[in-house]
Order: sequence, then C-alpha cells, then structure tokens
Amino acid sequence: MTTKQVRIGMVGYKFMGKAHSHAYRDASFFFDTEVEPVMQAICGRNEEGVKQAAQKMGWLSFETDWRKLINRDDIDLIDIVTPNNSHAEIAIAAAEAGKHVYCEKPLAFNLEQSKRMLEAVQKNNVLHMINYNYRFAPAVQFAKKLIESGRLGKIYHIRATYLQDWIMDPNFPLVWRLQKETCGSGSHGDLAAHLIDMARFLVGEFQEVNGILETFIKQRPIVEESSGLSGTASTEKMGDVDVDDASVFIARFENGAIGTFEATRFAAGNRNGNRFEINGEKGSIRWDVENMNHLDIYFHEDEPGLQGFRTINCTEDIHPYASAYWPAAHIIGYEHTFINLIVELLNGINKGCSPSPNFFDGVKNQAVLEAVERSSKTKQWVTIEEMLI
Ligand code: SOE
Repeated sequence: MTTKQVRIGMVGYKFMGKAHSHAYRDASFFFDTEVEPVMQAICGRNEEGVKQAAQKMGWLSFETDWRKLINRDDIDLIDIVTPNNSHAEIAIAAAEAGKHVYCEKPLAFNLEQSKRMLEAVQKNNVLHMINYNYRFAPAVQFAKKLIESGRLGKIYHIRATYLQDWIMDPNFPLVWRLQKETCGSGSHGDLAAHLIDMARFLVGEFQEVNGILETFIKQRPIVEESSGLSGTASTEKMGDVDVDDASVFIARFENGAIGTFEATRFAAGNRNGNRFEINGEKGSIRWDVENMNHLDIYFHEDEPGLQGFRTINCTEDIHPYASAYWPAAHIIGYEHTFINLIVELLNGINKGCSPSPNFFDGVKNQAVLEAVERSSKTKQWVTIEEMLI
C-alpha cells in the first residue's frame, strides 16, 4: 500500500517525456512502491502543444515557463527531458528551489556543467537521478548479478556498440540533435554515453581512453521547426553539421579490463543496435537491446562437447524486476526499462537516498565522453583522472 506521494513537475514532453510519463503511470500499477508518483504538472513553451500533451499523457496541469514550475509549492521533484543545453540551468535552479531532480542523459552539455549540477544537488541536499534506462532491463541486471557473484571470473574485455542509421540520407535536415549549441555532441553524447554507463555498471571505472569522432556529412538542409529526430527542410539553405556522426574509442579500465566502443548513426540497417559482449576468465555474456529479454551466456566450465552460448530468457520470477510483470516468457519491452528505473527513484525518495545512476555517475560518464573528445583532437591517450581535476 502506498501512503506517501511525490509530486512531479516535468519540463519537456516529446519522446522522452512520453517514456517518463508512461513510467509514472505504470510504476505503482506493477510494483508495490512505498511512494506514489503524482503527475502534477508538465511544462513546455508551446501552450497548445503542452496542453494537449498534458491531456493525452494524464498530467493534472501545465505551465509554459519552467521557472514558474520549479517555484510551485505543490511540486517535489523536477524531471528534465529537454535538450542537453538546458539541463544545467533547470537542474541547478530546481535544486536551489529545494526540489529533487531527475534528468535525462547525458547529464549536461559538457563536463563543467555536469560538475556544477552535482555541486548544486549536494549543496541543497536534494535527491538526484539520471536516466540511463538500459541498465534496468532485467537481462542487464541479471548480467550484473552474474558478474558480481564471480561467475565470469576476472573480466578481460567489453566490446560495446550502439548502432543507428536514421541520418544516413544526406538530405536529412539539421535537427537540434545535429547542432552542437543544443546538444554538445552527436552520436557521442547521445549513444556512446549509454555504452559508457553500461560499461561502468558492469565492468567498472574507466582509467584512460583513446578515440576518434567523425562527421561524414558536413552540411545539411536547415529547418525552422524540428523535433530532435525528425523535421522537414524548410528552405534550400544548407548549414554546417558541427557534431560527430560517429564515435569510436578504446579504453583501459581501473581493474585491468580493456574495451572497444563504437557509437554511430551511419550503420545502415541498424535501427537501435545497443549491444555488448563481456568476456571473463570463466565465461562470456552478450546482450542486444533489440532482443532485450535474452541474455546469451557461455561458461567455460561446461563439459566438453556441451560448451557453447546458451540463451536465457530473463523473464522468470527469479530475474530482476520480472516478477512484477507477467508469467515467464510473457515478454516486456523498452518502456519497462523506464518503469524499473522510476521504481528505484521512488524507493530512493522513500529512503532519502539517490539511487545509481545519479549525478555522481553523470559526472563520471561525462568525464569519459570529454576525454574521448580531447583524445580525438590531440590524437593521444587521455586519463579520466585528468578530466576530473
Ligand atoms: C536517439 O538517438 C535515441 O532516441 C537516443 O536519444 C536515446 O537515448 C536512445 O535510447 C535511443 O536513441
């Protein structure tokens, strides 16, 4: 039985706004949370758009000015689902207004902003979390348990890719996700950030990186109005693309493991190929979000002749989060990763702690992102330590 409530004010309402709203609606439906989320108010600049979104997604009220939202007395938590360049300003103001903060990834536009965001939540003693949702797939949580219990032994390798292809057409317009002033970087901050979170979650802390960022299409048609993922070119005018189309890097971890990472929007045929393979001294695991309930596992100790990858359907009651949903093999999907995360956030609020991934993780993630960017410019290895000084 839920007794306490947390009243949410969300800034932004497009793709991620929909995913977060859905998670708030379903969290206490599937889970016995101690705290119930109340969808108090949603905020967006376009009055008609935000009004319609509020009605459709079930928000009790709406605002058109985020400053008004964060100063409302009937809001406990600010959820930020706006483009990256606005995260810091909203999060810092929200923390100063005494609100807990839940923010979309990557935490900020750059490392300096993410450090200021962390300082603000610490100084104002508010709780914080960041949306790296893929770690909340039951199969990924199960992989974590296997690694922590030593079933793979010492970890040697992680090989992680995030492959998309939605901007391969050179006439695809210059939407905000392709403009540095709005998002900071391209596939790097959008996709490699997920890989970095996964690697930190499953393998450990990064020590040093060496990488390249590449922009294949240097100019694209300008758009007047766009969402992050689509838009129609409004004129024949072309604008410069100042973010990366692809990011590739190698890494050394503090525990001696090594990793290869590839994030691209130019991998034809791959719509959302978020995948990893981890190899340890006793076996391997591999996962692919497009088949997200499955975890492939190989144990070296299996008897000769029977060795090989087996596929576990992580939907049994024994698998993390799975018992809250359906009977075994009645699969769950992308949206459930957000619900699982929100449940952790609600439980964290109940206990007065900030569950991981929180702003500490956000800063470390951003340090790796920026180390790769620096390495791409200098053509040198860059340590994470030097980024965090
Ligand atoms: C677009 O590339 C995008 O929606 C990312 O922004 C998300 O973080 C990722 O989960 C799916 O792709």
